[in-house]
Amino acid sequence: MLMIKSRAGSRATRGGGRLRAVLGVTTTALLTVTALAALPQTAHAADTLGAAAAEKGRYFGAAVAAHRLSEAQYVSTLNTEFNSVTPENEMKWDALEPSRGSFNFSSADRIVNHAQSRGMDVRGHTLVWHSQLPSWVSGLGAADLRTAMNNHITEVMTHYKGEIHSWDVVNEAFQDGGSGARRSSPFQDKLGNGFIEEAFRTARAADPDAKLCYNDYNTDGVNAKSNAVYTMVKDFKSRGVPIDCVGFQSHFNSASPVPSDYQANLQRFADLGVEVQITELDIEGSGTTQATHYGNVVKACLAVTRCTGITVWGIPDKYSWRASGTPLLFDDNYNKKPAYHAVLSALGGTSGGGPGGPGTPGAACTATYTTAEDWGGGYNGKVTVTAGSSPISNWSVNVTLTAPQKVVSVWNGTPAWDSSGNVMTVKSSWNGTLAAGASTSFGFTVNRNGGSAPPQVGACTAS
Ligand code: G2I
Repeated sequence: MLMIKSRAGSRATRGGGRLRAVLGVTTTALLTVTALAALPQTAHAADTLGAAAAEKGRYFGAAVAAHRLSEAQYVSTLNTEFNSVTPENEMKWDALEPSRGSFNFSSADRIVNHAQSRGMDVRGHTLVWHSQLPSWVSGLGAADLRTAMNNHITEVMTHYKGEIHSWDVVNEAFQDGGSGARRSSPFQDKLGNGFIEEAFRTARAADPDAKLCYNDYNTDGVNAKSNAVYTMVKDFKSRGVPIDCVGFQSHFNSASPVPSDYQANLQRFADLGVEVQITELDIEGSGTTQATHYGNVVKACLAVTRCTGITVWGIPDKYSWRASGTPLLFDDNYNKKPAYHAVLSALGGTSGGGPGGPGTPGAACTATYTTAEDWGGGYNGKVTVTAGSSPISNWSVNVTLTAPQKVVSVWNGTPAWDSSGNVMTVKSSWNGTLAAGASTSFGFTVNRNGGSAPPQVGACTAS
């Protein structure tokens, strides 16, 4: 049974009008409309990732899981900081069409509705992919598979017509390694090389206003895999196959670091006449090193005129697909990490303080807050102090409590209070000497006394 709820009729004008304008061909249109469409809900412009990116004519998005939208801190961070979302799993084939011709849009709709209610754009991820593919698809013969692929694209894109700024039409169709060959998949194996082109043509017919993207990983630098994608995109452009953008997933860690030719690689694709988007950014690590890498990725995008936006693959570290590598911009308690401040700074924004404090890399030191233990009536806070690119011999961090909460003990630092008793300045004790990039921490115990606001940890200063 086909269960398609048409959203297009009710939403196309609102979403489509905005999207068409954002996707207009001139940079002026992009700058103006994105800035208007996408300012997050609080703070003045450029205090948040989304606002700062909008001022540069870009979007700044996050991958979002529908079932997290009932968590208050998750939603407030999303709403405050981001102006684009990508459903992390909810628009994949297994989620949308678990059995043939029977569509379930409920979780994906929840994310799209949330985004629209906040003026955020939506990236669609993904229509044709070998993974998260229901077994009924893999079992089809060639003719049936072709019909099923085109039907899936058409039904899903029609449901969201005018509401998705960019679709990952085909995801990860090339093999890793040095061959530059296509990856084996039901689509590749049964339909041959032409399946990608066919998927893009079907997608263009279904929603002519959506940007159609090819998305992949380990294509972030110049290498055999990215060369193969480059050759395909060049061929598509020369033959008029509809493709508008290439997504660079940008999942980085020590085994797969940000390539030194990242910007050059983005630029060579842009020079083919497509947009480039950073679609799934995460960088494993912590502190200043992670922050520097994040800042460099953002700077690379800003240096490429056709790099229109960045999406990070999750909000707090704890919900990342690589949670143990702490690869995101917010820690498990939604504190802003040094990486957050590096991204905001690279976008031209300014930190407004708050948990984590302004931790611009290159500054003498940064302070990052986490709640270590919480027993309801009180908690232990931990502030990690990290030296910037030069060694330091003393540091100082302000911590502000909201009355009636009170600090009852402090360790690994020397506290002094202002006259209100709410602002505590903690100076280094035995642990003031830090090599460049090195960290130490101090801790404190708070009695809540019925209060609930988290502590505000200000900037770290050093000498
Ligand atoms: O693997 C990272 C990303 C690589 N590029 C394509 C992306 O679509 C992909 O996202 C990840 C999601 O972040 C994970 O959340 O894709 C994974 C699946 O390939 C997702 O993991 C799956 C788990 O494997 C399933 O067990 C789980 O049921 O998430 C599903 C939904 O929570």
